[in-house]
Formats: sequence, C-alpha cells, structure tokens
Amino acid sequence: MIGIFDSGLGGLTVVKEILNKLPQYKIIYFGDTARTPYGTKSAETVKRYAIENTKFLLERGAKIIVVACHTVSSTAIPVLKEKFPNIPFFEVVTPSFKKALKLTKNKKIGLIGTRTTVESGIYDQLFSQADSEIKLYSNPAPLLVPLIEEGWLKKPETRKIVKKYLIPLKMKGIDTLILGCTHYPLIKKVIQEKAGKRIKLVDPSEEIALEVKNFIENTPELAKELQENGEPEIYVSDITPNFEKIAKLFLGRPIKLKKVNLE
Ligand code: DGN
Repeated sequence: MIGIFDSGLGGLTVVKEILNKLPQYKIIYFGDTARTPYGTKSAETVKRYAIENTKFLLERGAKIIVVACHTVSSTAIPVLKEKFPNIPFFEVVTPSFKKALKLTKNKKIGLIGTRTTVESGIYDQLFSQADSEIKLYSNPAPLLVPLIEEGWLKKPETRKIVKKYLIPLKMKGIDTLILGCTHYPLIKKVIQEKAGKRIKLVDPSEEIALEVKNFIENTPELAKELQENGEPEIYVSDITPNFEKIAKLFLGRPIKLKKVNLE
C-alpha cells in the first residue's frame, strides 16, 4: 500500500492526484484531525506527530510514505529519514521547488503557505543552493485554510483575502507562485484569477504524484509489492459529520472515514 499522511484532510488533494495517476495501487491515508492544524505548532511538535503518523501507516502495511502536508515536509523529513532509514519518503517541497525552478523566467518566485512552512525557510535554502540569482518572496496565508474548510471556495470574502495575500508578491514582479499548502489546489482558479495570467502556478499535489509515479515505475520490486486494488482506506484521529463533508470536498467524492486512536 502507498501510505499518505497529513495534519488533517487537506492531504486528500494528494490522494486524489495519486489515484488519478496510479489507480492500480491501494492507498492508506491518515489525517490527524484531532491534532490539526500543524501549521501553527512548533517544529518539535510537528516532528513528534510525523513520527507517530508514519509508524501507524507502516504498522498497517504501507511500503512507502508520502508526506502530503507542507508543514511536515518543511520541518520533519530529516528526522523521519533518520528514524525509518529503509523507507522511501516523498514530500511536497522538493518537487514543487524543482517545478518552480523550471518555470521561472525572471527568477522571481512567490510562495504562500502556513506560517510554519514559510518560517521554516526550507524553500529559501533550496533556491539559494540551486541558483543564487533566484529571489524568493514568501507570504504566510493562514486565513485560507479555515475558509477552504468552510467550503468558501468562491465567496467574495475568499477572493478578497487571496487578493490581499498576493499583492506584496505581485509588487515584487514574481512570474511563478508555489501553492505551499495542501488546501490551496481547491481555490486554484481564484488564485490564478487574482495572480493574473502572467504568473504560473505550481500545484504540489500534481508534482508529488508525478514523483511517486516515476519512482514506482522505476522500482519494479516495489511495484510488485504495492500492486493491490481497492478503495483507499482513510483513517482519522477524530471524526465529526463536518469532517466527512470536508473529506468529500477534498477528494471530490464521498468516502468513509475510520477513526483511530494513536495514543
Ligand atoms: N496540511 C497543512 C499544510 O499543508 O501545511 C495545512 C493545514 C494545517 O495544518 N494548517
């Protein structure tokens, strides 16, 4: 099984993309809905949660781990690789960094994400190592997660807030924008509209799905081990009727959530 986890249900945007590209493999997902959001927690806490979530998926038969959460991808990958040295890990930061590097013409790149993601400095590090001429302009966009979870995808209030978050980045003349949070693909159209046609968007859910696909296709032993059809198993650490609604919004179809207790 392909194991995927996120701080909550936003990672289902990654599940959706992986299902599109790799429908022949079974997915096991864990959304830490009891402890979400991670985007406002300290890096130490996020690392501890990431280890627990990984253990849960491995115990249930996951052979590879996809970290769908940007906050975890920005802070906890070294510790996960150290704790689980034999497990292939995929995260959302590197593939979106690579895509942005390919897309930019004027070397001015924008990033929006949670505060923890932006403050982690991971993208700044990657871009400055790759090309010292690249300028990365970041803006934390913390209000977008709750708006999206409320289903306010096209409301005027959401449009206004998106516009406000993008103004400082547009003023810097960016030509590429990384959507650095699981939730943002749901309002991609609004973001594109407010960014303007000139700015190219990087959707990390698409990029990570491509990365996982390439890896599996080039690792035949793993492909054999993973081959298993069936509905994705979606586990959460807390469940409410609203979570069921949000899950449907992110996955694009109804899905049964199963509650587990990690403690
Ligand atoms: N999944 C988180 C991320 O991609 O950063 C967003 C939700 C949250 O924890 N605030």
